[in-house]
Amino acid sequence: MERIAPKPPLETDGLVIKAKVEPRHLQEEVSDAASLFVLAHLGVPRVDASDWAFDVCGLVKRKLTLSLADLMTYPQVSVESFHECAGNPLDPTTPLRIVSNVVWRGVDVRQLLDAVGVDSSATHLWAYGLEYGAFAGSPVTHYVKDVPLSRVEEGDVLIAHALNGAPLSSEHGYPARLVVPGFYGTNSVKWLCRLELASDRPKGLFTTQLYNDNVEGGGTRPVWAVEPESIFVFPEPQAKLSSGAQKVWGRAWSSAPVASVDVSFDGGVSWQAAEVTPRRQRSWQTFSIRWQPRSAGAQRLQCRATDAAGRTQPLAGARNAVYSVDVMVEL
Ligand SMILES: Nc1nc2c(c(=O)[nH]1)N[C@H]1C(S)=C(S)[C@@H](COP(=O)(O)O)O[C@H]1N2
Ligand SMILES: [Mo]
Repeated sequence: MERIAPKPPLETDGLVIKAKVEPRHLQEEVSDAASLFVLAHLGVPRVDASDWAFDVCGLVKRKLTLSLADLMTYPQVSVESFHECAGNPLDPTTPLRIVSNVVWRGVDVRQLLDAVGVDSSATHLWAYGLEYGAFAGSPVTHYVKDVPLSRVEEGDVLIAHALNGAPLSSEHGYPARLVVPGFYGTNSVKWLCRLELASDRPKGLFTTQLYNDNVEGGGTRPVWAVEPESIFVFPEPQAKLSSGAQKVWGRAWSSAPVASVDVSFDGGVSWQAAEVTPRRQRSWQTFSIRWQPRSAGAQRLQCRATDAAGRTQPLAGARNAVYSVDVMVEL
């Protein structure tokens, strides 16, 4: 693949992972700036918004090039959504649970597709990032991802320029990025420089090589829609708890609304349904349940979410395997 835009300088060169994975960082309903994670495979470019633009091209009737000022002339929408990293693409079945819940603001991609007129043969939207470098020993000209057009047509896929009410920082994709709520973070391409309509998937390190999960019975599928997941916020791992009744709670999310969360206090022998709050737009949801410990000593708590599409968390061997927390109940 060839460069399609001049190379911006890199603020940071190489892999950037800033992630706070302790449950206490999930306390705020909307994650505060201090608990947001940052993930960049190749580095963080410094982009000058005054000479930045992205184009919409490929299988379209009229190609379009948009500056930040042009983007601002389209209707603006805000979408609250959980934002989750799929984890290490070289080790895709190890759960990392790097997640936040944020409010994005920008333009629904459907507005731009209406403006260019999409050819009926288009099935995928490719998004290109401005940065370059190498990942896992492979040289990379642009960070490129694709999403199925069917997801874009559902709505809420944004070209976002703001996060929690403030312009994006460089680390989060300044001046604008794609955001695909309900899909793993890897698909939300930062430092956008091109949207391309196509009738297949782009062949590349982050599309057809990495970020494809093995499917039971053979084959692979792209790491797109988020599978159900849940995590306790209280108690935290290794917490020391009193023996009285207490409220146990946490966050649950999936690409479809979470329909139920079951909690086990006996190592998975029995499960009880927790209360689950409704989803706002594409936000995470909160589950809670009262717990009266039966005895003092070491105890294991587990939570398991099931979504409205009927998918449930596997017990082991997947990035969304059931979460468990070990605590100590004191007399
Ligand atoms: N251009 C570009 N976009 C990218 C990435 C990247 O390396 N380059 N990383 C992706 C991954 S793996 C994740 S999890 C999210 C993280 O977004 P954040 O850093 O704003 O939280 O950005 C995605 N978008
Ligand atoms: Mo990620």
